[in-house]
Amino acid sequence: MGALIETVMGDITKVTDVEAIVNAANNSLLGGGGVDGAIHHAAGPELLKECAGLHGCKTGQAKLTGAYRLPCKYVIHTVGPIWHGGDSGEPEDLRNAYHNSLQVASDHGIRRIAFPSISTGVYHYPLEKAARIAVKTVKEFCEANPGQFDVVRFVLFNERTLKAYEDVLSA
Ligand code: AR6
Repeated sequence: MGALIETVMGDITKVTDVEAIVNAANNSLLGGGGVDGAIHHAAGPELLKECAGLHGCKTGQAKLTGAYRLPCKYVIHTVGPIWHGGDSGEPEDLRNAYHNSLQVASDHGIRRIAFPSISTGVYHYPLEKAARIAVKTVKEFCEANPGQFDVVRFVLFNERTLKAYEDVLSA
């Protein structure tokens, strides 16, 4: 059976029925604002300790940690691109962030995973463009790896973000 790709509005730190949530982190992996700040706050200080041992993460790469006080089992930290106008490799970097997060999840046998809208907050990637890449990359990965995932969920923080992803998924 194919993976269910779904959208929901909400706070990703509150998701209880997935094994892994993805964090939109920065290259240091040492915390920040936005969803990164919320994940570290909810997970507790042990998460930062584990992240400190990972020696950062390149843009487009992904690294897995435990989830500590979060209700899931793992956090997959990835780093999306900062938007500089679109001619600096941003689309490829964003695609890699989704693809490599799914690859790390798949390597750990994870079947249920939730993503935030990577790069569309502090990193200012235009929302509609980012949503198209996010959905396309997830669909392609699931098609290339049939049976790997049961659920890939986009957990979107506000109405505008939810609508952008819904529009792409229903197109
Ligand atoms: N649950 C789901 N989505 C959220 C949550 C949450 N709890 N909180 C925010 N969002 P951003 P970026 C949404 O800025 O653009 C950090 O400082 C938010 O509304 O978190 O990849 C890192 O350390 C937006 O739709 O991530 C980096 O320095 C989306 O998550 C930098 O921000 C992404 O916004 C990364 O920037």
